[in-house]
Amino acid sequence: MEHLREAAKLLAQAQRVAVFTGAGISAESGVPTFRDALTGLWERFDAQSLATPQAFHEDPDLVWGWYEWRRHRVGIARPNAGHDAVAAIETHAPHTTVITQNVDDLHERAGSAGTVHLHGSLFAPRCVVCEKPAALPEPTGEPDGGRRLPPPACVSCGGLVRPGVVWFGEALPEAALETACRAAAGCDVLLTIGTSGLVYPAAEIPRLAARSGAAVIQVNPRPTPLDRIAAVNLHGPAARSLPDLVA
Ligand code: BV8
Ligand code: ZN
Repeated sequence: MEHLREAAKLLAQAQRVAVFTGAGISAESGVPTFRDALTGLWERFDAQSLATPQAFHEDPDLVWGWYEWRRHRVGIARPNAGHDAVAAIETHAPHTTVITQNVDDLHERAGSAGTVHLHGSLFAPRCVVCEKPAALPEPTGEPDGGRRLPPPACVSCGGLVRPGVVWFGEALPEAALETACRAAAGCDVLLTIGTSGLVYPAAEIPRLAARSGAAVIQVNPRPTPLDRIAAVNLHGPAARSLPDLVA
């Protein structure tokens, strides 16, 4: 309770806020995280054979099918009270930048229109050859995580269409990373929510804010490497802790 009051005060006094989110903020919407025991995607699926350029090159149908399944999971999910609370911060502090590692669109659907996507999106496929954006295919029945599905062909050049996400070993979108770094270096408060803080360079964002003098507030039910740099740690689920913080 004391921690919550301290964090709420820091947030209320902030002129510039950066919000940095990971899979945990969407967990209560029914979107699985990556590294949580039992429910995390990497508990059931192998990252190396799904989330790398080599994986797509070797087995495009497996990789495309898996991302279509994830797009379906996100499509049936709704933003939760955590996403709503993040959108409400913008009404209190107009200089707010929402930065997410998530490839879902739940921040946008909660009202955070300008969300910066560091790891791309499930909703922006593009051609591997000419890089032109491609249309999303119509869903073909109820997908499941292991079902192969051939990727569509690019209408301009016939190349394979790939998911618009950032895979391991790929560079992050330059403009998104630059906006995120600028917001982190210039904010009074950075709120880090539902991320294990293990994937780089994204995990540098809260560290950059702390080095630049911002107060870091962390919302996560479990310990993370970011505990050390956080001024306040709120050990609860996002959909419960965030509405109390913003109220
Ligand atoms: C690059 C998109 C170079 C696709 C993802 C050794 C040391 C340092 C770095 C490296 C290294 N070896 C390799 C690297 C580099 C690598 C990396 O960081 N690896 C790590 C794992 C060691 N990084 C890269 O490859 C990056 N690119 O370095 O490029 C380069 C430069 C120039 C030119 C060419 C190349 C690219 C990384 C991008 C990977 N893409 N995903 C997809 O979605 O399929 S990563 C994946 O992890 C996720 O998508 C997500 O974006 C990211 C972070 O995960 P989290 O969101 O934090 O999720 P996680 O499950 O881990 O944690 C959930 C948390 O929520 C937990 O803490 C849990 O307690 C909490 N939680 C649970 N429930 C709740 C909750 N919190 C609140 N409320 C709840 N209810
Ligand atoms: Zn093309």
